[in-house]
Amino acid sequence: MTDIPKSHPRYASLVARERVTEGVKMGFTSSQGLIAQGRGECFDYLLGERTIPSARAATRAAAALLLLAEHPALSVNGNVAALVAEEMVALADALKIPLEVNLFHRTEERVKKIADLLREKGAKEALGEHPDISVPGLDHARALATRGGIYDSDVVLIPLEDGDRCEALLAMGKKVIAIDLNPLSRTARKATVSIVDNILRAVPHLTEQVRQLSELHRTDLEMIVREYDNEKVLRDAVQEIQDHLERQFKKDTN
Ligand code: PTJ
Repeated sequence: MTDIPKSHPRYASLVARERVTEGVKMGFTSSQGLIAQGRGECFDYLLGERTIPSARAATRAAAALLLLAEHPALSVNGNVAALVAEEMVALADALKIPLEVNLFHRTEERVKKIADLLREKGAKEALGEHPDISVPGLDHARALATRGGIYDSDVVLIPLEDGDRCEALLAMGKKVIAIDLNPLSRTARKATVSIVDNILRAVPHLTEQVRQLSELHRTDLEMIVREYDNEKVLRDAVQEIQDHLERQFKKDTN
């Protein structure tokens, strides 16, 4: 990997770029994943590369949903594996559930590499290598699912996902949690809870919230979910972008 000095003002962003590139070289991230990362970087830049307050509220609601679920599930693709494999394992551990590999650009080799990586990072169970059923309404390899995993879940986390799969999972009656830096994406607009934050920050925050909220009673968790407003969260994210750009512009012209 390129040696990036910690003093570089965009250190975190450059390290993320290196990790996705490394994922492609190792064969678990798709080459299209580089483009997705570029798109994410752009939105992160517009948001000021920080966790905005509405993303914290979404993360709290997501944790409450996962804790209330009978069968929560966590989906992992090539970008997620490159950026937060260890952190996803920690989240799965906190919830005591397996992870499931699900790919848009599916090859059996990539699925195996990602499942192996997750196991190497300590995952007790990584599903996805032996799909036995399909999510209805998706005429594509990303429809492949596993009984006992995403297919039977009532709440599913789908980080960096496309809109079709989000809609198909919702149509099955599931509650869907998205992590997507683009507040205007179809996924973010359709999901039950959309965390508009970089996955690098979002997953550790989510695990922290799961641990904290696990002390609460169901009625308190239900209230967090009831009071959550996804449209407001997305509007806030767009406003944060506008405000951040305004501040930048003023700083540059002063
Ligand atoms: O590994 P595969 O084959 O399943 O493919 C995975 C990718 C990500 C390539 C595939 O799902 C894809 O093409 O995704 P999209 O449609 O480009 O959507 C990715 C979304 O994630 C976009 O809205 C990006 O803004 C967002 N995104 C990208 N990087 C990050 C991100 N959101 C949060 N954190 C990031 N680091």
